[in-house]
Amino acid sequence: MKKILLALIAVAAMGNADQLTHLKIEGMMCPACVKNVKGSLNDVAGVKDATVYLKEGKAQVTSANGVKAEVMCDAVKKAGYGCSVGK
Ligand SMILES: [Cu+2]
Repeated sequence: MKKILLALIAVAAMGNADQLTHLKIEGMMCPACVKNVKGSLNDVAGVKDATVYLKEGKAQVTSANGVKAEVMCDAVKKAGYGCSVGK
């Protein structure tokens, strides 16, 4: 519930425009890893969708405008994977 509320506040504060963020993910070995990374990205307030590419080791995140890539990366790192901002 708290998470949903935070997400709503984040979205309201940042307007309607979506932004696309590219992240480099390290340490994914199998589809379960993809699921973990995807889940952790989706838990970030303001994130609407995340597409994770196992072989390429990257993620594309659609979020409300203004969600920081660093915050997304922190969530990925918390899940146990390496993350850096960029393609
Ligand atoms: Cu795995």
